[in-house]
Amino acid sequence: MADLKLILGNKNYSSWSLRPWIAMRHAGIEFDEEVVQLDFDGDGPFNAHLKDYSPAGRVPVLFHGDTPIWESLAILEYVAELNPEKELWPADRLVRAQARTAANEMHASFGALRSELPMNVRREPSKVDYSPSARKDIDRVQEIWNDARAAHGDGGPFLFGSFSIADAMYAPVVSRLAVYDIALDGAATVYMETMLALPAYQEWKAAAVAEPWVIEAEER
Ligand SMILES: N[C@@H](CCC(=O)N[C@@H](CS)C(=O)NCC(=O)O)C(=O)O
Repeated sequence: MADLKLILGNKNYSSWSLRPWIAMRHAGIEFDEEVVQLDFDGDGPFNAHLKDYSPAGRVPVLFHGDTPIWESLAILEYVAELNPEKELWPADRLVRAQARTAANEMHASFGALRSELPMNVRREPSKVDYSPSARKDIDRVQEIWNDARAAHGDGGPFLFGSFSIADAMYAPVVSRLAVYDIALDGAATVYMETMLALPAYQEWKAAAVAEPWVIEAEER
């Protein structure tokens, strides 16, 4: 039994849960996991018992022994510190700062994209309408990806060369753009293909497909 345990929401819908999970699985970090079913109360996903798992009443939460660490980015920072040999942040300080900037921008932004195009991993790809604000978010994400790939493409197929926490943070956006059939330009398209083909993403998707729960309000 691993002494790390990740508490997750429904794999089909819980975009914040995917972030630490994909980084830890891709890096080969051992952990136990438990999926807590999110429901829907009219305003957003909820589960009356989430407080039993998470001090913030939200998922994901990582338990190291009895100690909870919540907020996806804080979890990712913690597992990077615990496993420095996995190089979940780029080794070069300036590149690391850029990767952190991209990861933080994801954590703090893109509200229209997130609310109008909810993550729905198992959805059959098809187009939907979305607002100019969501389009602006998509354009900015595309710019971040294309700029990172142009600067760091020689080092590997991910945003900053090797897989980093920045890739984990954008994994749910890759999934959204794929299932709502939103085409991007340039290197961003190739980057999406790389992320969608990752064994860790495929494993998450298979689990999402197998889940029995449907949250109607998250289906578009
Ligand atoms: N800022 C948090 C967001 C976590 C979050 O909103 N999680 C959603 C599921 S993806 C949740 O737990 N929702 C339950 C609720 O709001 O009641 C993070 O980065 O971990």
